[in-house]
Amino acid sequence: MKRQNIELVKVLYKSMYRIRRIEEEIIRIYPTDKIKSPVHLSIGQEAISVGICEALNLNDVVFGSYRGHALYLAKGGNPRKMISELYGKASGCAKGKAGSMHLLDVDKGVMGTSAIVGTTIPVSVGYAYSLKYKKSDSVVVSFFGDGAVDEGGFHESLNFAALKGLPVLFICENNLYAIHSHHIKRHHSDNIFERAKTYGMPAERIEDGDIFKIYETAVKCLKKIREGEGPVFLECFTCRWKEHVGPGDDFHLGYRDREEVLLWKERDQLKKLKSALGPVVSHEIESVIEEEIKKAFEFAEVSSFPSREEIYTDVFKD
Ligand SMILES: Cc1ncc(C[n+]2csc(CCOP(=O)(O)OP(=O)(O)O)c2C)c(N)n1
Ligand SMILES: [Mg+2]
Repeated sequence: MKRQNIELVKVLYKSMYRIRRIEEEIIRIYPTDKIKSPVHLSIGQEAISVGICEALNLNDVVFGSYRGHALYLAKGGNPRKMISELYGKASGCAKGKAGSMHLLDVDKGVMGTSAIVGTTIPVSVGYAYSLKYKKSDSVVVSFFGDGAVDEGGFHESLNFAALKGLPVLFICENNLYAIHSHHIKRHHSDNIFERAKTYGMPAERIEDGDIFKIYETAVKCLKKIREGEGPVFLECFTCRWKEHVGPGDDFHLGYRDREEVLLWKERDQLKKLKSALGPVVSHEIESVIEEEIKKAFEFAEVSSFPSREEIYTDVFKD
């Protein structure tokens, strides 16, 4: 592997490892009821957020869905503030009043995630419109699931972004399911990215979850967008390893087979990156992150809950 590639592998591994381990800790702690929020885990899907976010500049911004832990962390969101938010503590990124589904870190360009399917897509496009108006060189990246494609706002947003040539990269994280409903039971054809093309933007699909392909495709798409060529659409196949919401497995529900998930576990990008780095380098990275995670959970534990007076603040814009 070339020298510069090793540096990239280190960066990708660090980010992937942080997300995976934080979510494993969430799974461990969840039964204690210290986490006061439902959790939609990203485990299995991390390579999309990591591959895309490592191709971004600090002044680029992202919007996402309630399955947003990976995105928040990959874009540089503060782990202490995220864990505190899950604990419902005042030190959380939304003052402990929003929980896992509504993460944000505006300084790092994490502009928001939402519990309501598809709702951040039009907001992303509005943000991109303002960037174009201000002649900014920032790009908006809008992350959503395959379920969001079924929302009218998705189609209106793609049309408007193409019409106005807006600087937005649409990322559809296609994990095949909207809760327990397979996308082929919801869509006539398996062609989300092809449909995006009909609105007037280039679109492609990555089927194997390869983190390098995701990163390199993002670099290529972002270059086009920065050159003023308008929006680009990328569909990435992926797999949610855990249940739709919560820390467990859900094979007993019978809507998907273990084998389907096992196939994706064999493609685990975290393991691939680790073996490319070797035991010494990967261990160095792991010990730094383990310390960071320990401190993040300790910080959440000792932080206070919001005061009663906070109930009525941040409800309406002043
Ligand atoms: C507008 C709206 N309709 C329905 C729901 C209920 N709901 C919550 S998650 C979800 C599935 C969304 O699937 P997808 O977009 O593929 O995201 P994934 O959970 O697979 O990451 C639905 C229908 C909702 N939150 N918002
Ligand atoms: Mg889905």
